[in-house]
Amino acid sequence: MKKPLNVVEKILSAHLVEGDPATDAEIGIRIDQTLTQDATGTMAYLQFESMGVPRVKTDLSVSYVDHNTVQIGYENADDHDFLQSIAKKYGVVFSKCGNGICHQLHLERFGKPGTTLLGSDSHTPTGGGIGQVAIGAGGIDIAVAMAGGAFHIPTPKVRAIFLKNRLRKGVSAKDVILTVLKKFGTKGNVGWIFEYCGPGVATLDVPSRATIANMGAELGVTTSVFPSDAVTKQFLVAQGRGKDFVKLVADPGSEYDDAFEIDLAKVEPLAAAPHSPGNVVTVKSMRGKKVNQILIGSCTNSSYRDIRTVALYLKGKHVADDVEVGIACGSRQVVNMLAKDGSLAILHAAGCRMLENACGFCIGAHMSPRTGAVSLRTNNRNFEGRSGTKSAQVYLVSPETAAASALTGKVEVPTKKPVAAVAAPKKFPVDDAMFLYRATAGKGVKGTEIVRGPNIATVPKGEPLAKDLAGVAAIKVGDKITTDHIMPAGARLKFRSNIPQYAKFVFEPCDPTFHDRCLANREKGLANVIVAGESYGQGSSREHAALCPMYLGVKAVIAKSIERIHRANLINFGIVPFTFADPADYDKVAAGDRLELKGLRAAVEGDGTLTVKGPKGTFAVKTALSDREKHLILCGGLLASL
Ligand code: MIC
Ligand code: SF4
Repeated sequence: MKKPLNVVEKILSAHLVEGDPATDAEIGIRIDQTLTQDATGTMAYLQFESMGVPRVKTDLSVSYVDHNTVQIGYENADDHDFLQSIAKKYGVVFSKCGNGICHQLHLERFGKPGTTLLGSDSHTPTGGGIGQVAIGAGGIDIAVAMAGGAFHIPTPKVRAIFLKNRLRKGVSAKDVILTVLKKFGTKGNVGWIFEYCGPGVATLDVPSRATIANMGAELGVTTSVFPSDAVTKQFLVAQGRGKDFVKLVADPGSEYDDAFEIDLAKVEPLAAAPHSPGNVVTVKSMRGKKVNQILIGSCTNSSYRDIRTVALYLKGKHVADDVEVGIACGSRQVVNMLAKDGSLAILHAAGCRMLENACGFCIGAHMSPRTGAVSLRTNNRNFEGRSGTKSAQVYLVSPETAAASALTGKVEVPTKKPVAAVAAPKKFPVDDAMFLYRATAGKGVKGTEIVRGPNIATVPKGEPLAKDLAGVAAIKVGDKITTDHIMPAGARLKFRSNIPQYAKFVFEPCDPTFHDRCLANREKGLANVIVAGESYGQGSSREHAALCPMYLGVKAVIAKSIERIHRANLINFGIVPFTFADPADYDKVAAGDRLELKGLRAAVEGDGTLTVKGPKGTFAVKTALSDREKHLILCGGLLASL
């Protein structure tokens, strides 16, 4: 008899191209679809271009423009033109700026149950809401997938999140994922995939499932997946994509490595308090707290269901005088629907600022709050300074909590006066006019000239790993350092396509002298080493957090632990991801210490263990690398290995 399979096993086994999950620590899977967004996309396509492949080899590749939409200066517009021309040339569908946020759009128009999606954005797992194995990765991994190459993940452990009963009114998907984050935190989940199951799944519509899968990224898991069932079918039919439906549920008797049960009826309105999505408290405990700003939208909560719910709370009312409220819809489809059913008029009349269908505030590219503000937001990350205002206190909440609080300017519990649930639409208005090059998808248009303005620089390549290394601990940071600390976005985002320029801001929020000191060390012939605590590199997939340090001569990271996507990015750019063999040795290193990494190359070739000599004595570090990863590091990174 065939072994009963869970949903993750079904999809992965159908896509397995390298390794055996029963015996190997890493497996390679075939990628059906890719997505990129503009902030990571320019590098991804420059890297793809340098691979010399004539056109993309995936079933579908889409290039979205949604992050760098505020065009102050020529840089972002240069990037958009470059992306548009390269999409045309290589057979990529191009989503024009203004169309919406990549994850919301992909869910609406392209996500297919049972397929794999790889995206150069950490919230690509949003596609798990529609039954895809959707994974976030660095741009160069997407380039490899577009060129037909496999993608490698640690052989996953699968945790069942068993949902029973249904949510109370005023409680929604955001509160469910915050419940999961409260239980599992933002670290220690590397290598897991969370699969949602149980009778409660059928009570959640696709946008709600997508919200939960989206913010699974904050757990640090590889991805999160929902089954594909009657609810999925209804969503796809309503999108005019009934033919994309396949049923995909776990076989009876299928097994999981772990299980956790959530009684949806007992889920409370929750908030992630500053400065971590894992710092979860009840909304009740914050009740009455004065709020300065409320921002609704982002790829977590910008569906029609979410914004319509907000409109129902605000109908016939006005937001409080001393709170600013901004709303960014996820797509033009959402805006069209809100325009037709009168919600837009309600939101305008209520005094909300209607923002562009884009990432905007979520990435600190718009509406940074005032000094010391309390900002309630429906997005997924509240890392210190990410809003663009270091002193701001950002709380992550559901659209219901945000809307209820907008009316009084104080934190309110939405279950007190809930509004009616928004029914899943029977038919979504479909308008794909802002998706260009659909007719030439996969084929490309020969002779297309690629537009390269002055903001488009070249991608630096790494050098082969040295035999021994004389280094300096160029910086020592603590636990949970995010990629927003390493490579800030917001006002700096527009330099994404120009590495020498962007590299000036590496570690800007922690130590603005990092760049200059690294260059000075490099001139003295010393390698730079980053020393860090637990869960280094949390958050985004931005490979710039590895690429720019590589450019500054960083050759190794020594941390207590390193998050999955960032670890893969370090390897892709030839930086050795070491962890302390004994985490207590973290105290043996100080910033500025000279470090001897004698026998580094041999250690990488061998079992990955090395003794480092510092001023306070020696300590052991280790790195568990697959043969593929060893090869990349020894060559100086993926590009150098080609
Ligand atoms: C984010 O939410 O941090 C981003 C901006 O979408 C990043 C991608 C990037 O840095 O360009 C992500 O989540 O991967
Ligand atoms: Fe955009 Fe924010 Fe989503 Fe990142 S988390 S893709 S910045 S909306």
